[in-house]
Amino acid sequence: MSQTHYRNCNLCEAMCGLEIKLENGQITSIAGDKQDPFSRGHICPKAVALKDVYEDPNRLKTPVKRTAQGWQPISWEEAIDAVVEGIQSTQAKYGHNAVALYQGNPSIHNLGTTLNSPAFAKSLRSKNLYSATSTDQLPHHYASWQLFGHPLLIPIPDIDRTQFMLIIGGNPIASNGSMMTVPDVAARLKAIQKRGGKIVVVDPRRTETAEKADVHHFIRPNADVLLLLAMIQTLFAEGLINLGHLAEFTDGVEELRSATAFYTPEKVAAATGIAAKDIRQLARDFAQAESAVCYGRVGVSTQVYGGLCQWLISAINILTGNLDRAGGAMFTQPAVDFIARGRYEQKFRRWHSRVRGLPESLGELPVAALAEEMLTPGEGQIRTLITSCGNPVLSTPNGTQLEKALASLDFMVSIDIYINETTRHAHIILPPATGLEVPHYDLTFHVLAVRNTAKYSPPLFEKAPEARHDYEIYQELTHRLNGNTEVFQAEPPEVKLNLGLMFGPYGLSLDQLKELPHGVDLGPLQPCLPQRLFVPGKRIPLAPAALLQDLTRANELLADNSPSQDFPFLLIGRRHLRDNNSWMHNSTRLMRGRNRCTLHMHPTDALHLGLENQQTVKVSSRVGEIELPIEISADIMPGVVCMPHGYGHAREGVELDVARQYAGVSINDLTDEFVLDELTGNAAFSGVRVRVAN
Ligand SMILES: Nc1nc2c(c(=O)[nH]1)N[C@H]1C(S)=C(S)[C@@H](COP(=O)(O)OP(=O)(O)OC[C@H]3O[C@@H](n4cnc5c(=O)[nH]c(N)nc54)[C@H](O)[C@@H]3O)O[C@H]1N2
Ligand SMILES: Nc1nc2c(c(=O)[nH]1)N[C@H]1C(S)=C(S)[C@@H](COP(=O)(O)OP(=O)(O)OC[C@H]3O[C@@H](n4cnc5c(=O)[nH]c(N)nc54)[C@H](O)[C@@H]3O)O[C@H]1N2
Ligand code: SF4
Ligand SMILES: [Mo]
Repeated sequence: MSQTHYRNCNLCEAMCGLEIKLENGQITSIAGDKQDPFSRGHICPKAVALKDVYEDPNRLKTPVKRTAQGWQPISWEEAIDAVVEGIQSTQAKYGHNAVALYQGNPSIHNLGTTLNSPAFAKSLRSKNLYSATSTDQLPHHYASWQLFGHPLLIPIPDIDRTQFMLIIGGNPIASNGSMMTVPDVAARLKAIQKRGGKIVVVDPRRTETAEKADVHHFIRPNADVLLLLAMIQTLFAEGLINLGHLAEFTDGVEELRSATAFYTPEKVAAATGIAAKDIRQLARDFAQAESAVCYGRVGVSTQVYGGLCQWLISAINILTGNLDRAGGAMFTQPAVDFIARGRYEQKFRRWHSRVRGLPESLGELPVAALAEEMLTPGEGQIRTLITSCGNPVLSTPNGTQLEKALASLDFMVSIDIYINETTRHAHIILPPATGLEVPHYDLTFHVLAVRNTAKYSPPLFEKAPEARHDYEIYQELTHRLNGNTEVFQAEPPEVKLNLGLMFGPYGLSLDQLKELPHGVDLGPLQPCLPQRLFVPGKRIPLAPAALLQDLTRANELLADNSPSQDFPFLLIGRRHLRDNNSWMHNSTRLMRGRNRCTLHMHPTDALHLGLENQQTVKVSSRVGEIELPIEISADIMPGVVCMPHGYGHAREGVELDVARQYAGVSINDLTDEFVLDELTGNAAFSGVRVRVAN
């Protein structure tokens, strides 16, 4: 029997529509859904690997328990009882904060988890809540909160209408976009050029995206804040400021002028590595374009000045009248608008971590503090950890130390589908149904999309009889931890989704969406300010005090630009189309071919060190040392080296048969938990100081 199923891919942020063909219940092809109005048939190679995850013999289907004889399958009842008991006994002995939770990236790619893990987190009554957010995007949330009054009111590039796109520290051709849901990004970028517009990329590496751009500037890692300041200085100095309709509700323009006056292009040229004349030209081109948008992603967020960068990026869009305007940075209007009824409130720095005093954000502490909170004795020390959808051993700074900390815990439980570098330390693993077995609606990514769209996908396959849905797991744990004695009954995520749609701005219903398997286009992004602002008085404060104050940190860059003697290179990351953070390496079709876990180095640096292409080198930092082959490439800036994250599968006990054959090494055995964006607490993966030797 033949069957065709349509759904969204849930692997990255791009929300590509898939057309999946089946014969007698077996997948025979996964292709792009040409009738999806948003992704228009585009997919990347990872989509096909959804089949591999579905069929993966290493994927767990039943709970397992770690014993002296190895992992043993156990019943769900036994597993849930043990988890509740583990959490409650720790809390009874040591208090609520002795239990910690780390939530990883797939949380927001799964409807059931997105809707149900927050109540679970709350049921722990612990301040030790952590997530991948503090490895990734805190600067965006912080800047949005400061400027627009809500951490989730995030400006999105109106890529389909812009005439000038400035991309700083993002490589959407490899990543398919982030904090910018943009399926088929290559075609959308090309369309900018076809209609006479321009793309400029600022990146320490000539990336796949930079290659397609009209202009690429190499920049020294972490120096973006100076570039942005000098661009703003130029806008003021050359009379290029024009706020347009934003002038009526924006304050602080004069404060920003005086705060940036010092940073002339000449002053920052050496530190950034970009000539003063190029910086001026960039500012002019941006301001004079018919429409323009400045967009910055991981390279400017996961670094020591992340908060400053995201603030200044929005400031450039605002000063040139390009916020909330077609072709600029706009606010998406999702069909389920979970922030519509939000309000302005303090959401950052309300408390601090116990050991190092790192600031809270959005109810969480920075993950850079997680290991020390386990390893440092005293009241409030973490004794039990829950991980959900996360692999922090490979994805957070100083993974080696975290690993040691995990081994010291009284109890650990992982809600995960694999026995990997992190979950192997758990006492119990609870594996939810996933991927093709679950209903899908991108609650989060419809909020960040470059067009207003909505799409619901039903499950393709029934989950395995021995499996449970994520929402069932979270709801039951929450029910039990809240001391609820009524009989537990799970509520499928569709119930809340339907309510969200009905009360949303388009008044849709789930039944309507079910009739539209390719999704529905709700039109281009629309201007919505000042109405949608949450800041008091609905006025944008362009020069918030906390950010102005943080500028003093950026001046360190001007003072000292010489490479360190011990660690002369700056290490940055690199994403590849076929990777997906740490967890898609168990698919042979994604792993075949050239080894991707290599260190890129500029030819002059390699010559200086006497290194040959493909030779294995030792890379060390304050934190650790790894060995991997180098690839000599003129596409990386001299003085900078780069490698991917998410590798390092050779660790003992990892049960990922394919990934182990392509193990690679982990960049986060080099990254430093003490180097972070002090303002937001976000981890700093860019510009790690390292030494390279043979
Ligand atoms: N050096 C460096 N480090 C980085 C980055 C970098 O650029 N450089 N990037 C950072 C960024 S942006 C991010 S978002 C983080 C990601 O960091 P994490 O979220 O910690 O790591 P992932 O690799 O996404 O791990 C996903 C985990 O979820 C599991 N999983 C997959 N599907 C499901 C599911 O449906 N349910 C459940 N319960 N589990 C599932 C996988 O088995 C895996 O264990 O890494 C960060 N780390
Ligand atoms: N194929 C694939 N797609 C993914 C992922 C994946 O792992 N693989 N992960 C997903 C996730 S979780 C996320 S958050 C997104 C991330 O999406 P992107 O932000 O687009 O991802 P990256 O490719 O890491 O791009 C960061 C760029 O910043 C540059 N960079 C590094 N340091 C600096 C710096 O100091 N200044 C400047 N200007 N640039 C710098 C790097 O060279 C790199 O080109 O991708 C998502 N999509
Ligand atoms: S780009 Fe992202 S959403 Fe699209 S097919 Fe690839 S992994 Fe899936
Ligand atoms: Mo991310």
